[in-house]
Amino acid sequence: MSTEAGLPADLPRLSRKEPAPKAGIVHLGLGAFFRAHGAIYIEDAIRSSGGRYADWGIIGVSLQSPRMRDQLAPQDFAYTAQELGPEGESLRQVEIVCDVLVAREDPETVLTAMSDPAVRIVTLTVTEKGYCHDPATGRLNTGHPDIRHDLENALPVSAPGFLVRALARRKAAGLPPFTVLTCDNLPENGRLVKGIVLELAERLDPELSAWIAAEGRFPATMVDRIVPATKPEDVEALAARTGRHDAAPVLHEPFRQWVVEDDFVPAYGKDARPDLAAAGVELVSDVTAYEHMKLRMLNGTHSSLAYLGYLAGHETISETVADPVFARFVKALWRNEIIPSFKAPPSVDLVAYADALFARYANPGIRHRTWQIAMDGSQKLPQRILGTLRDNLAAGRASPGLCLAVAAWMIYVGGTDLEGDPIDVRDPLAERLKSLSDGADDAPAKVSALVGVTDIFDAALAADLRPRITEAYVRLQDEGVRAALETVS
Ligand code: CS2
Repeated sequence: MSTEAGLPADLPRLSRKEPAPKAGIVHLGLGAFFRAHGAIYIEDAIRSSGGRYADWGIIGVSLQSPRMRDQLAPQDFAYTAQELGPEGESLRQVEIVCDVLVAREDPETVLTAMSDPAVRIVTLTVTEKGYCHDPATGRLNTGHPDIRHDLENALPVSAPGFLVRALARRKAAGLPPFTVLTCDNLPENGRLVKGIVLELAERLDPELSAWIAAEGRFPATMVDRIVPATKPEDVEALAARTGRHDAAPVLHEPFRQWVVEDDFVPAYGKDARPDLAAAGVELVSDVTAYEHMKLRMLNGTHSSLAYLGYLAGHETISETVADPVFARFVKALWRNEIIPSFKAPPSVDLVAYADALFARYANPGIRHRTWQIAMDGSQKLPQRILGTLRDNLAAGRASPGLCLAVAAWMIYVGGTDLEGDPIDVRDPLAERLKSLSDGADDAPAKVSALVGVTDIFDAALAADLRPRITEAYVRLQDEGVRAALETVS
């Protein structure tokens, strides 16, 4: 008999070394990213501040799949974080997660956990599409099937639904709200989630919405660490090395950064949050400049490299930037199109930041697939690339590289690569995007159809971009990716 990852069934399971901490945080969307980033920061904060470890345990919630719970429960929710640097790796056992709940199976238990007086923070990594909003406007999408469900049922299915129904229970019980700490790569993520929560609450109960607006807190955050998806061969290699079976290790780069607005629910006083600064979290009064920097410089080039790299036949980001044409291209993107588009955060040197990003991308220990980053482009493009394009257009600055990136995304969502091979496109709008592309005969018609998707492009931007993206699309098709990139580097 063997396990899922092809390991001998008698291999001892990873187990906890310390007793499980008492919960102070509920985390919605327990994936690899949060386990390799926020969870480690929180564990470090508790340890290095000599604080009460017991009070800030994390209850993870998977909104849909039982997989994470099934993998972590047999090992008491402990897991290994494997740091992969260019010069070697190190292992650490993380024990801050004290339970994992599956919302689809048992929403009542999730709401009970979120309305426990000991829980003072709800953190989220539910990905861009988990907010059920319209990416072009940032407003709640009231036509979203999960939101329609949550407006009619007391037991929710969506992340905004859980936040609102749990806050309603806390209000009814006379408790203060929890702080909502979003850790997703969205612009002004705190303000965005606040708007979504208030809009949903307003539709259910205007008094609830007023109470949340007055008492609730939604600090914005900038999160950063490159965390590729864990593959079965990673699980096997770790087991071979340690002699123990960890079904859910996380792999990550050495770099990490977390910038958080220091605005937590005041009713809890000094117990409102762990001592995050003790772990190196930057607590600031306004995160906007950091968010812009990270979304445009890192995520914007990540997505550009993902679509263009995938179409050029590169499997990972490190392979992509090892190709000299791509290395020159991404450096030109930073220098000519991205850095001039926004204001740097206080005392940050953007040229040095770009150099550091390039070194992170080149780290051969991290096998981050272009296909993984290419997922959900319809939800990512506005904040990663379109904002920069809009600002450059307004300033009269050309953006030939970013236009190639958007054109590559259009080819990608058309579902066929430049050699005519099918692409496995994962995106909430995948079907619609493919049928728009299929329904148009040539490059200009395809670009016109796709810039017409108002969930992604507003009308003014679409009109300005259409000729520029058409030119880029034709160039990619006619000359191939590498020759097209040479024209902008
Ligand atoms: C990536 C991000 O998958 C993606 O879309 O761009 O997950 C990226 O690795 C992180 O934001 C880095 O902090």
